Amino acid sequence: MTLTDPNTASLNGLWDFAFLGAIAPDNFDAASITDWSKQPVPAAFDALPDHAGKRGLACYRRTVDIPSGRTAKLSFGAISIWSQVYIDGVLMHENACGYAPIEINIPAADSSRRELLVLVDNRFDFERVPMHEEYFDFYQYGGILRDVGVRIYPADGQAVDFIHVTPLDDYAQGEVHIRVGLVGDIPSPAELSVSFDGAEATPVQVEIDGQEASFTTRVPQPRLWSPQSPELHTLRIDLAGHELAAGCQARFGLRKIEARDGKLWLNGQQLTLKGYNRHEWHPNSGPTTPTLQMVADLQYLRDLGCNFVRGSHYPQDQRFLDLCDEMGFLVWEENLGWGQRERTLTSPTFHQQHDKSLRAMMHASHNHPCVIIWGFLNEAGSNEAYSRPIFEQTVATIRQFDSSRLVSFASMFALKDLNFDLVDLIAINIYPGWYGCEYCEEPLSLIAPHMEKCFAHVSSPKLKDKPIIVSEIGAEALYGWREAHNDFYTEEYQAQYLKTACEEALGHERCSGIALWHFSDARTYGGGLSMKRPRTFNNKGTLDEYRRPKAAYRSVREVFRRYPDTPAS
Ligand code: ADA
Repeated sequence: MTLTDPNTASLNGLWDFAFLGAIAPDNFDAASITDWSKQPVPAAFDALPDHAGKRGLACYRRTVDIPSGRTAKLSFGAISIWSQVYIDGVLMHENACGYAPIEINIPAADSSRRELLVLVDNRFDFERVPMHEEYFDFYQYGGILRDVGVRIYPADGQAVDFIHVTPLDDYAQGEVHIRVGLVGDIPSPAELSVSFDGAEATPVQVEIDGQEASFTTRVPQPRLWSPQSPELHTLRIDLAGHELAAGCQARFGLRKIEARDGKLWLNGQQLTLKGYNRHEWHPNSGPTTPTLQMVADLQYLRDLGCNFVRGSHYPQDQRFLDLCDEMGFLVWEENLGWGQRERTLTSPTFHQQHDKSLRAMMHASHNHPCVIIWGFLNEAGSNEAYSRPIFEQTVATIRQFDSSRLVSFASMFALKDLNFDLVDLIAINIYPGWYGCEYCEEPLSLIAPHMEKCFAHVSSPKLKDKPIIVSEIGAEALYGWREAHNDFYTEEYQAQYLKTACEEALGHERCSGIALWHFSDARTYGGGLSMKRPRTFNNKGTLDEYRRPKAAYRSVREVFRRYPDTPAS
């Protein structure tokens, strides 16, 4: 559900809630719950005081009014970690990726008041939920994390379900491909009524193939989208002769992203990415950030001179992408992944769930002009042969679904990766001068030579035409910790570190950009796993968790503002 979807009614609000704790999902019996309380939706139940840090089974419940005899579609932005959705006691959907958007078709019933029950489990369980593992370096919450909505279809069940708009080669003159998803038994050919930007509709005849139709057209009075000028268009498609509730609306932008000659290009102009990795997280609200906070974050990023956000490490909240469309940020959106190795990458259940959430992410985000890169499997074992099948399969799926964007993954094996040949953009996560420099007297001096080595490696004949970015680099600083040694964890060390990293990357001919690790401090695992994570936070934020700028803010801002978004090519 996005800000621009007029047909979907919100189901956000206070829902009935019960935390069932240690019960196994198979032993769940809704009738046995007597102790219901209330829980806000969307929210992580374990980000709130009553259940902070708890893991177990939980149940959400509410009613939904759908006129009798009408079909409907439920949409959940994300339910974490594992979930099942029941309507009137009937299991409708099971999901095992806590950040993937979910859509569920609801069949018609005689009664108009329907019971919606969502069973959630935030425990780790490799057999059932291999997408989520305990060692990921960010806290994995439980609950209905993102917006919930319902779309009620017209009485005949016929409607436009979704629209995907893809700019084509002549995008500057408004040329677009339109894919229309349909529900109900609509006879082919059908007449669609197509209207851009609220102008008078024009009829278009389409053949229906399965539940879809597609055609190519031109946007009247086209305006290009770019970070400097984030111009958006709208498209409304109705079924001719049907009521308005059968129509659908989408918002999109005309722009083209390319990787060629070793560089990135946006709308034909060379592009440098300057930005941050960002987790969707705030101490007051966990992973369900209020829109106000998202706007504040983007304002800080703009002030820092950024044009780019890597949405680490999972599908993004549609509200955030809507804001990036409007405010002119370029986004790398990626499927959930963090450091998986052989056991996971060769698990058939993992393959299947990874593929399902990848497709759900691309489906939900297709129309956002801000999204220029599809990413996957952050820091997986891409230096080992066992990684090849899932990397090949994922790239093939992305290209089949959407060839208008770049494909990449962030590698922690800059010099030994086996899969760079598959992608459009090489992206490396490197931490010289932070990890692995225990006995180095001048750790800052490690940054430039390591980057140089990585850039030289990808300048080999096989890789030289692919652009490269530093997709992560950073050092921890504890907010307020400043002292004369300027050692690890001080704000001074981090400020020097990030300044050096930005200057080395942006000043290098071979490098097309940098995404610093990371925007703001965020909670990660606790207990014994947190030995290298003071406060159980990943403290590499340039801002702390309350968005108080550390000393690095000024040094990064100074460098980012010195380098233009579009260098003269
Ligand atoms: C990795 C990883 C990040 C974070 C970072 C760090 O590169 O992708 O999520 O864990 O390291 O802080 O070490």
